[in-house]
Amino acid sequence: MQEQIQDNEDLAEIIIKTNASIIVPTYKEVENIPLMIERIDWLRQSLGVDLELIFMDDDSRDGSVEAVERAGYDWVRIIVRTENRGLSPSVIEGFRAARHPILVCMDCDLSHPPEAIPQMILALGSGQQFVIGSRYVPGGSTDDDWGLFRWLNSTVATLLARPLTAVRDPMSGFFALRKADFDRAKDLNPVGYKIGLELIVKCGFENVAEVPIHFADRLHGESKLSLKEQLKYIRHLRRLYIHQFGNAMHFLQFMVVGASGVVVNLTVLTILLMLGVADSGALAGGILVSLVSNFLLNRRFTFSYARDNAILPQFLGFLGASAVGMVVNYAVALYLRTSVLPETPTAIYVAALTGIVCGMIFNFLGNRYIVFRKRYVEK
Ligand SMILES: Nc1nc2c(ncn2[C@@H]2O[C@H](COP(=O)(O)OP(=O)(O)O)[C@@H](O)[C@H]2O)c(=O)[nH]1
Ligand SMILES: [Mg+2]
Repeated sequence: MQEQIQDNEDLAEIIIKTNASIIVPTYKEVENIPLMIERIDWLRQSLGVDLELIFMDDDSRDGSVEAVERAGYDWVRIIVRTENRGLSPSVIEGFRAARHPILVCMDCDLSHPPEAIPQMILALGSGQQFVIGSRYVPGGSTDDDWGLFRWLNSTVATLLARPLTAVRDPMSGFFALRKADFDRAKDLNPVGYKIGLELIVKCGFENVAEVPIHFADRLHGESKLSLKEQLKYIRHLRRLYIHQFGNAMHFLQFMVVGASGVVVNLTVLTILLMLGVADSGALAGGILVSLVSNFLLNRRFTFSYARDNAILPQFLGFLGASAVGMVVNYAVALYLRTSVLPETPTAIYVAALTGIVCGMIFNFLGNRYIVFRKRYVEK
C-alpha cells in the first residue's frame, strides 16, 4: 500500500502550509483504525504540516480506544460519545473540537484516499469554500463491483439532491472546509448520513469544488448505511428543500395534499353510493371526509412546524380559509366572465380556471400565515 501511495506523483508537487484537522466518525472500526493512522502518518511526514486526527466514536467498545492508545501519537485522539449518537452529530462535535483552521471529514473504512487531502486543502486556499472528494467528476471512480442496486441507490439519492446543489457527488462523506466557515454555520440539523449536503445547503456555499477520487470498497467490516438511514435521508431532503425553497415547497406540498383530497373525495363518494346512500348524502360525505383528510395531512406535513398547536381552532381556521378561498374563486371568476373577457365559448372556462387558481392561492396564504402560523422554528 505504501508504494502505491508514493507512486502518487501529484502529491510531491503540492506544497501546503496550513494545518488541518481530520475528523473521522467511527462505529466499530477497530480493524481499520491502525491503517487509517498509518496512512495519515505517512501524509503528515510527506507534507510537513501538522495534521490532527480525531476519531469520533459512538461508544463502539470493540477495542477502538485501545487501538488509538497503542499507536501512541499525540496528534491522534479518540473521543468516545455516549449521547446524541449518529454519524452527523459526531462529525459536528468533532469539527467543534478541532484545533486547526481546516477541517476534513472522511470515513474510517479506507474508501476515501487520504492522498487527495493536499489537493482539497489547496482548493480551499485558492478561494473554494467547500471541497468534495468526488466519485463522479472526470477522473473519479468507484470499485467495479458495485451491483445494480447499490448503483441505482446512489444515483437516485444524488438526483434527488440536484435541485439543492449542482455538485456531482453531494452524498460524499469525504470533504473539507474552513473552520471559520463552519463556526458561522447556523441552524444545522445533523440528522442522518448526509452531513456534507447539510453543510453545503445550510452554509449557502457558492464555491464548491470537487476533487476526483477513486472510491475503494470498504476494507474491513460492513457498511452501516441501513434502510432506516435511507428513510432518514428522505426526511432530511424535505427539510433541506424547505430551507432552500421556503414557501414554494410549502405550496407544492399543499397542492399534493389537495390532489390527494380529490382521490379521497371520489373514493368516499363511490363507497357511499355502493352502500346505497342517496346522491346528495354521498356527495356531502365525500366533501366532508376529504376536508378532514386534507386538514390532517396539511397539519402533519405541509405545515408540520405548527402541528403542536391546538387542533380544534386550527381545524375551524382551516374551514374558514377554505370558505374564503371559495368566495375569492367565485368573485374572480364572475368578474372576469361579466366584465373582462369577450363573449366567446371558452370565456367561462378561462374565468373558472383563473378563479380556481386565485382561490387556491388565497386558501394557501390564509393557512400558511394565519391558521398554521409559525410559533417556533422547525427543529
Ligand atoms: N460516530 C459514528 N460513526 C458512524 C455511525 N454510523 C457510521 N459511522 C461511521 O461513518 C463512516 C461511514 O459509514 P459507512 O458504514 O462506511 O457508510 P457508507 O460509506 O455509506 O457505506 C464510517 O467511518 C463509520 O464507521 C454512527 O452512528 N456514529
Ligand atoms: Mg464508507
